[in-house]
Amino acid sequence: MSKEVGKWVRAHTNIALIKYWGKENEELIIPKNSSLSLTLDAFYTETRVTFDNTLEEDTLILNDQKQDQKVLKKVQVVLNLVRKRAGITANALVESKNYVPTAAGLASSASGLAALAGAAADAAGLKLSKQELSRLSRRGSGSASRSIYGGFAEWRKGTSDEDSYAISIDEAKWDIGMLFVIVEDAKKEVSSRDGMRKTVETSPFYGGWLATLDNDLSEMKKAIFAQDVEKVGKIAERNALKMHATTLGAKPPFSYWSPDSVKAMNAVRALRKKGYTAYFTMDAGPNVKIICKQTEMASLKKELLQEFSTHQLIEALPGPGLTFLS
Ligand code: 2P0
Repeated sequence: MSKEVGKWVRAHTNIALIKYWGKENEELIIPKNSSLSLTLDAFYTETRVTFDNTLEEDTLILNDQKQDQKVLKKVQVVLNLVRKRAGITANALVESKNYVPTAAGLASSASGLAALAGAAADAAGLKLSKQELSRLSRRGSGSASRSIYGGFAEWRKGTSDEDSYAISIDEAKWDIGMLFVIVEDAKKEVSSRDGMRKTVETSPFYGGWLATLDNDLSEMKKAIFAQDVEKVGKIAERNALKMHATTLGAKPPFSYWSPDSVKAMNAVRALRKKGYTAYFTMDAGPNVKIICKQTEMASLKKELLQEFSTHQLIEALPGPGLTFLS
């Protein structure tokens, strides 16, 4: 019998300021465009992997519940890559806990697959660099490649498995944060994987999205280096709106917005008129994330409590990269 128990590994989720939207290569998860994100402290996943040759099959326990084949599939992509590299044939037990405030509805493949990459490599005895961990987690889920790093990370699209990975841009040790507005979703969700595929294949707006990305990305990096939260917010908001516009051109059209998303976006615009530095971004779901100054977050939250309840508002500050626990 052989049993290799790895360390618990923690990864925080990230929110893209320049969105990843569309794949060049579906199998290898090479994106159509480079993206840039901020890793946050409020939401994270902890994972441990045990390779055990007495196990009959790979098993994933998430928040104490055994997961079905569908969820296991993404996980097995990463496990198989690690097994191949380390020469391991044993099946794996993957234990994972998502630390997401209740009712947040923020399932995170970014933190989940990043923690898994670290945990699987550790259990296999592989000593991987951050770059290699970023490439490995990318194969599970694209956005996970950025969660290897704390603060701001850029996933450079590259052209192949070897050169598509994220790098650290800035540790975000300055006055920037995100306030989450958690919104109920009445509609059936389109996963980001399906949503981006449908958009690439059918939306006439997709080309327009791609055409402006290099500019958004280089402007964003300048704004980050200048620690200019106003500019960061402005670029992120227009980038997110462009991404969401592509979904309206898809065949059939779809949208991730709910009435409450629009209400939150309008609230952000109104707060700007009042003098706050506040901009929004949205991902493949109805929640709205407000990019703001840490020093204004408490008063912004107070203002938003006039329209939203306290459990809908979650404060997040820049968070750390992949952490190996015990
Ligand atoms: C992002 N999203 O940059 C973008 C913006 C959603 C909207 O990355 O297919 O779960 O596993 O590579 O990483 C979500 O996509 O997709 C995502 P896959 P992933 O954060």
